[in-house]
Order: sequence, then structure tokens, then C-alpha cells
Amino acid sequence: MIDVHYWPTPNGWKVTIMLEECGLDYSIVPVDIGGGDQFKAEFLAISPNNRMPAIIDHEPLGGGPSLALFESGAILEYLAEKTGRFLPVDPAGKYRTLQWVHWQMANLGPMMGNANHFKNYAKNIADDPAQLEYATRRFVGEVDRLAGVLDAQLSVNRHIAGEDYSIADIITWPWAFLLARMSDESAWETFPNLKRWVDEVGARPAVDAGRRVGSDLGRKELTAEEEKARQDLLFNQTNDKVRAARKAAARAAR
Ligand SMILES: N[C@@H](CCC(=O)N[C@@H](CS)C(=O)NCC(=O)O)C(=O)O
Repeated sequence: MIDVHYWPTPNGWKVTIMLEECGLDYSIVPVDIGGGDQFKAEFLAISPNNRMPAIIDHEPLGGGPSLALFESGAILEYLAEKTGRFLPVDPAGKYRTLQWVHWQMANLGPMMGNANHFKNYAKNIADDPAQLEYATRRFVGEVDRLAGVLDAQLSVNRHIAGEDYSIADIITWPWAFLLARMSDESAWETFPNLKRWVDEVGARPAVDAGRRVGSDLGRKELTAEEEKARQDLLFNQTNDKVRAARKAAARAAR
């Protein structure tokens, strides 16, 4: 059994989609990131970067005690190796796939996350419209550039790393299908090869099932005050929060 420390967001969906694709048994442990669960000592013990997703595999590859892992890229690579699925074993195919997994982790995910922040959230809280305009242009521009990279790759390949469906597709889809939200509706006309792939991958039953996991978790109607507290928690993070959480846990353990 694999415990998945999870909240229904693009980075969380990568893991549930992979688990559904592989037919592995898993159980969801909700991490309410708007409510501060990511700063709890028990979560930091498995995910020191105070971000979900994280997993604990109670029957790990190679045997031994339960294995805790954080970072969705590492989790997908691990599950691929454990099941022998969605990652070629021949070195060329393996690294052709992993280069796109790393590309997603270092580029598409973070840039889309920042574009989403400035385009869809910061407008309500930023006090300097010029700075907001600059930041939005910078990250939405990066999303546009990266969508172009994917579109070109998908103009000559059925899937991201070549003919076969792989963890490069599983890790990229949960962000890529949100492209219009991070840029604008016309994006799908600008990037037709990307659109073809988003629709094809989105039609896979495991992708649909993985994306629906815990969809009720994040749906609570928040009061204006609760929404402000959630945004303060998510958008104003320095090292103090993690230090305070660790200190409180150490005090409680004494
Ligand atoms: N690189 C990490 C990113 C994880 C990440 O950013 N998770 C977000 C939700 S999508 C989170 O846990 N946010 C909590 C917070 O901002 O405090 C991964 O891919 O696993």
C-alpha cells in the first residue's frame, strides 16, 4: 500500500494519474495546503520542502522499511522503476524520457505556477499595478514560450518523448491542460499540436480518474476572511514558518 500525501492540484494529480495508470493500491492522506497542514511536523518529516505531493511506500522497491519520497518527478521515476511501466529501460529511451521529465519540473510547472499567481491571484493583493504588469508579462511570456517548445515537439512525435506514452506525458499533462487559464483562450489555436495531445491524453480513463481524486476536498466555500488567511499562508512564505513549525514540534516532543 502507498500513502499519498495529497491535495487536488496539478502537482498532486501527477501522482494519482500515475498510480491509476499502474493500477497500484493507494490511500489518500489529505494535506490541506490552504489550512497549513504542510507546516505540520509529521508532514515536514516526509516532505522537508513543505510542499505536497509526497508518498510513503510500505512495500518499497528493493525491500526494507517504508520509503518516504517528496518531489513529484522523483515519485514518478520511482513508481516507473517499481512497476516497470512508462519509462523505457534502454538507456537512450530512458534518458530521452527523463530529459522531458526534468524539463517539466524545472520549466513548465514553476513558470505556470508563477503565471497563475500573478495573472489570477496577485491582482487582488498587489499594491503596485506597474510591478504586477511586469511580473505577469514575464511569466505569461515564459508559459507562451514553453507551450511553443511542446507544440514543436508534438508536431513530430505522438507523445512528448517519442511514439510511446510515458512519465513525460503523465508529469506534463496536469499543467499543460490548464494552458488557457495561464495565458488566454486563443492559446489552443496557437498550439494545435499541443491541443491534439492534451485531448488524446485527457481521454485516457486513468488520467480522468487520477484528476478526479479528492476533487471534493478543495471545494469548500470560504468566507472573505478565510480566503485572506489562506492567501497570507500560501503567498507570504519565508523560512520563519518552517522554523516555527519545527520548534513547536520539538517543544511538544520534550
Ligand atoms: N516541485 C514540487 C512542487 C510541489 C508544489 O509546489 N506543491 C504545492 C501545491 S501544487 C504545495 O504544496 N503548496 C503548498 C504551499 O505553497 O505552501 C513537486 O513537483 O512536487
